[in-house]
Order: sequence, then C-alpha cells, then structure tokens
Amino acid sequence: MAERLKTILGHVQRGGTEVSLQDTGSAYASPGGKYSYTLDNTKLTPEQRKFYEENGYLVIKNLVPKDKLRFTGEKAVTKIQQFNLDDVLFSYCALPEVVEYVECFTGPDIVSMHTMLINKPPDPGMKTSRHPMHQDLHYFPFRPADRIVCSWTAMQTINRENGCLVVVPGTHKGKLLPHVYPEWEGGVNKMYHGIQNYDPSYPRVHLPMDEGDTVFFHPLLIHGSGMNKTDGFRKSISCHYASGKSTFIDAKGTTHQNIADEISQVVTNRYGPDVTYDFGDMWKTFSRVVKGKADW
Ligand SMILES: O=C(O)CCC(=O)C(=O)O
Repeated sequence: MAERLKTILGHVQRGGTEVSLQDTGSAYASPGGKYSYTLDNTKLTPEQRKFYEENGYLVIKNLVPKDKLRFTGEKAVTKIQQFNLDDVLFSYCALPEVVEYVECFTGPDIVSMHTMLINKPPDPGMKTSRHPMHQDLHYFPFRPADRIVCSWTAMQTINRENGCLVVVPGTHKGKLLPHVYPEWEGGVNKMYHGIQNYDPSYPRVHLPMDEGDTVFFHPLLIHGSGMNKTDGFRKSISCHYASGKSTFIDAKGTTHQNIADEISQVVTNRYGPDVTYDFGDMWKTFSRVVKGKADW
C-alpha cells in the first residue's frame, strides 16, 4: 500500500511538471514543515492531527446528535445544493460539534461556501448513482486549499450497499488534476466531473458510517461514492468551509475553466445573455459567515 501510494503521489505531486496549475497550497504551513494541513488547536488529539496530515481525512464517530439531523421535505429530490439561506438546513453548518473541528483546518474566520444534502436514489440499473472520483477543489476558485475543509455527515447507516464515500488516502498532498465528464455507458449526473484518465487501481478506502458519523476531508483528497444498490434513498449532508481570509483566483486558463464555463452556460440559459457571471463572484454570493468574518 505504501509503495503504491508513493507511485500515485509521483503522478499527482504538487510542483511536478505533469500538469501546470495555479498554486493550491497553504499560506499558513508551519515553517518547520511539520504541519501543513491543520492549525494548532486544542481539539484534535495528536493522533487525529497526524492522521489528517497523512491521509487528508478524519472520521469522527457519532459527532452529530441524531435529533439534529431530522430535516423534512427532502424526499422528492435527489440533491439540495446551496442551502446557506435556508436557516433550518444551515443549522447543520453552524453546529458547535462540527464547527469546533472545522476551525482546526480553516482557522477562526469560518465561512460556509458550498452546502449539499444528497438523497442518493436507488440505482436505476445504469450505475448512474455513482459519484465519479474527483477533487472538490475543481469547483472552488478560492485559496489556500489547505484552509478549506468539507464536513460530511451520514444521516443514516451508509455502507457499500447504498453507496458510501470512497477515498484515496494521502492524495491531498498532490495537486489539482484536470476533471472531465467520465465516459460511463449509463451517463453521469450533471456537473459530476471526474478526474481525467483516472486510474481505478489507486488503493481506495471505503468509509462505511453510521448516522451522525462525520468525516472531515481536504479539498484535494480524491474521493467519490459508490452505486446505491438498495431500494431506499441514501442521505448525507455536507458543508464546505473556507477561511474568511481566502482569496479568489481567476479561473480563466486554469483547470477550473471547464466547470466555470458550464455554470456560466446554465446562468445564460436561465437568465439570458445580459446577466453577467463571474465564477469567483458566484461563490462569494453563495457564502455565509459561520464564525468571525469574511474579507470579501
Ligand atoms: O455524497 C456523495 O455521495 C458524494 C459526495 C461528494 O463526493 C462530494 O460532495 O464531493
């Protein structure tokens, strides 16, 4: 496993020449280089901190009380995105249990950037309920990447039968790779881009979780989720947080360009060509401060 990971990192490592991309690194990395992905804090145990530094994710069992995950009205849809303005759903993003961990990665100025409640439907037999392996940073034109973290909470038992998360540990140490629509026979959901030329033999770890279990993960961590082979819907809720000191990059000419263009097209289709669209501004509009302040 260690050898295999070394080979993968050779392919994706930051500063390599395979893909030339904008800097995704941290402005806060400790000078001695001991910690790059976490900040000094009193929340994480030394073991938890070391685990995240090495693997790019951390599962906290039973973090969110079950009564805080009782949302109604989501049965008819497969995904609710950008619920920052819905106070009931947003209450998840502001849960002290969650935010105390988030601060270990973002620092004290915490902004909710991207929110999602996924109600993964039973697969219709075309494997379309899979989520291709990807890095979330593909969607985010803000930096530094190391001050972004996703909190993803299981709203029920989630396992390999109903499509749990799958991660490739250690890949957060790599760089942002180009993403495209995977060429899957049954098709793929809109805007579910996957890593171009993804090598499926990368050593993956499945993350079965119980209701309330929460995984925190880095935006460069390669991950996805499996097919829902059951008859029921599979529910999870997540929030991507960034530091309020983040800065925004121009997506033009970067690997973000294809997703920025795709979203731009959606905006044009819906509102007409006169409505101006900027990828970075879109994220600023979606954002909502959870703690401290945002500098934009
Ligand atoms: O919840 C899932 O099935 C996958 C979610 C995911 O990969 C993401 O939000 O980036």
